[in-house]
Order: sequence, then C-alpha cells, then structure tokens
Amino acid sequence: MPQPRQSNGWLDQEVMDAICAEQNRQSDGIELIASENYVSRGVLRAMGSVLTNKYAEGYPGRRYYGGCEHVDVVEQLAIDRAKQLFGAEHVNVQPHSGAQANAAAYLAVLEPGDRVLALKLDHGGHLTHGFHLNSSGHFYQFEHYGVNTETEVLDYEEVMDAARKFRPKLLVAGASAYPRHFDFEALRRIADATGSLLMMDMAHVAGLVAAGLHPDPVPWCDIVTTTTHKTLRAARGGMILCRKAHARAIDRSVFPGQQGGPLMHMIAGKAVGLGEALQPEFRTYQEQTVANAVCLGESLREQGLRLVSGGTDNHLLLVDLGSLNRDDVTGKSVETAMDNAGLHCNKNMIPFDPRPARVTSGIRLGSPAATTRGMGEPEFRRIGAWIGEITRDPVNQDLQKRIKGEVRDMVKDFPVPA
Ligand code: DSN
Repeated sequence: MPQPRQSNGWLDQEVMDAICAEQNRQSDGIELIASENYVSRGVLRAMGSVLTNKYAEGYPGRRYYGGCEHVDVVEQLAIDRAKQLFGAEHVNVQPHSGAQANAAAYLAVLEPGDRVLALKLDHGGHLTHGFHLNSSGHFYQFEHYGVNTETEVLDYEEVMDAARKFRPKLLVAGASAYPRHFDFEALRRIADATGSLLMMDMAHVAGLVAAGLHPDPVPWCDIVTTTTHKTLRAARGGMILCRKAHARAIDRSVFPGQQGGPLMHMIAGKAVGLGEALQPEFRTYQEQTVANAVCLGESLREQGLRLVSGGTDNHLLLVDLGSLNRDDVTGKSVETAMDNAGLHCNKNMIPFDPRPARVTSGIRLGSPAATTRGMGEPEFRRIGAWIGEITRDPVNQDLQKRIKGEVRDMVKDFPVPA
C-alpha cells in the first residue's frame, strides 16, 4: 500500500497535513460513491503540472494570448483522443465541470424561456437538468418525465406522451442515479416526433460507453455532455461532444459564453485519461466494474434488501431502505453507519420517495472506484454482506467498529493508485 507522502517544508504544512489525511482516508476505506474514482499517476502528474500557470483563452491555433504552442498540443491531443474514443464529429474539452458543460450546451441551443424535458431529480436526474435553484431551472422552462411506477424503469411510451404534451425544444436524457441503460433509438424517435433536439448527459456512464458496454448516444444525439472523472477515470472536469452543425455554437457557448481561460493542467489530465481509455485494459476494467455492480446487487438481495428496478445494468445500484419499514433505517442513518465502518456511499432519493432529500429512503452504491483498486466479485460479495449487517442494526457502534477493522484488513491487498 502506498505510504502517505510526508509534509516536507516546501509545501504548506497545514494543507499538506489535510492532503495526507485524505490520502489515508481514501486508502483505508472502500469508496462506493458511484461518481468517484481513482485516477492514475499519469493523470495526477498532468493535473499538478506547470500548465496551471498558462492563460490560453480561445482554442488551439486561435488563442488570445502568446506562448500557447505547447498547450495547443495538449488540448489538441485531448480533442483527438476524445473524438477517436467516442466517434464524435466535434469535441470541446474546456468545460471546467459537468455543470458547466450542461450550461454551455443549453446556452448553445436555447433561448431564455425555451422548453426542456428531462428526467426528474428524485427519479435519478441531475440538478443541472432543471432544478429550480440551478441556473437551468432559472433560465429555461423545464418539465420532467419519471420512471414507470411499477417497473421503476423508463417507459418510452410515457416519455413520448410527456413530450407530445410539452413540445420541448430540447429533450434531455441522462442521470445521476439510474441503474439501467438508456434507449437512444427510442429517445431519438421521441425527439423527431416532437421536433426536439436530443441531448444526453452521459457523465455517469461515459466509461461504459467508451468501452462499448452501454448503448452509444453519439450516433443518436445532437449533443452529448459528460464529466471526465467518473467511470471515464480522467481528470476532474467536463466535456461536450456534438454534431458538426452545433460545433460553432458549442465552442462559443463554452468560451466566451460560460468561461474565460481554460484550465490547461486539467485538460492535460483529461488528455492522459482519454489516452488510457483507448487502451485495451480499459475495456477489461469497465467489464469488471459492471460485473462487480451486478454481484453486489445479488449479494444485497441475499441480505434481504430491495433494489430499485430490481438490479443494475451499469456501475451503480439504488437500495430501497424504505421497504424495510423501520424508522431508524433511512438513507441518512445508513450512510453515517457505513461511513463509520469505512464503507463510503451517499444517501439518495429513490423514485416516489416519501422522505425528504436530507433523509431519503435510499443509498446509492457504485463499483468504479473499488474496481480500480483491483477488487472483484469475492470482495463485492463481502461488501454486500457487511451492508446487510449494517442495515439490520444501523445504530450498533460495536458492529461498525468490527466491520471497519475487517475493511482495513481487506484493503491492504488493494492499493490505491497514487
Ligand atoms: N454529484 C454527482 C454525482 O454524485 O452523481 C453528479 O454531479
């Protein structure tokens, strides 16, 4: 296991101490937050490079500053690798985050007040898909579709009905907490029937898409946005893929529409991560990520826990704790108990959740980070058994302490890349 780096004079002592503590936290526990991952040493090195010193407003070959010849190479590498990986006609790698990517996509194709149809936040959607406190909900008129009441999976006839009623200018797909595949052929049919543009926010599943393990949105969508740091495992940030017809509008919306100078060190980290995603090992990693999520789901079901939609097709699971009918077993209480046991996850609303967002009836679990450490089905089966014990007795601190010790023993064989 890598030892935490020691504070060493030339770094700010207080900051370095916190970084070391965080490095230990990331090593000692098991990361089950579905949106997190561990980047490679190459990605880390690029992010911590002198590229942070450079202003480079504009795009490769068209900058508003001198001295951009080397950052041009870096940004072009990131663009070319993303195009190759996803088969996209045009790519913009400058968005600082997924939220910025989505805001730029909206700015490119919408006018204030335009109608947009997206997945409900409490059915797995995202804040940037029209939440009233997000700029998307402020500037545009959003309506939302949900999952089917019985199956908890999207019913595309229901989405079609919602689109026919609302006539959106933009139909948005994608989610933060949806364990099933999206059907882009069906979504395109709906967009065409209602004269809408189609956008997919593939932030969660970008790595699976790159590996061919999730249906590919690129041939079907006008615009595809993503983060680069979740299953894709590159530097933290955002990216937009689009058809040539939208290239100019997208580029202008990112800069100068949304942002000023690009974060060239982060773009370098994206380039490195995208290069890694082009290697054959990346597909093996993604296959194991999905296999581990499926295995965790089976293990949780054996523990008597109900999964939203009955299971998973991707890297994440939503556990319905409300089905246990106990006031002391909520998303909040289980998240805290699991944290105490060294198992890190987040509470999450489940579809039709009677509890508020600060409490919730669900937890969201993901396999990407622990899979990067090399964990496989035996480890995920054991994680499921631990979660079963915790959900049966979430206030038992002795149990949490015992599991924390067992987690520490297990992770010794699975070093965090750093
Ligand atoms: N908050 C991220 C997630 O956890 O899914 C998305 O923004």
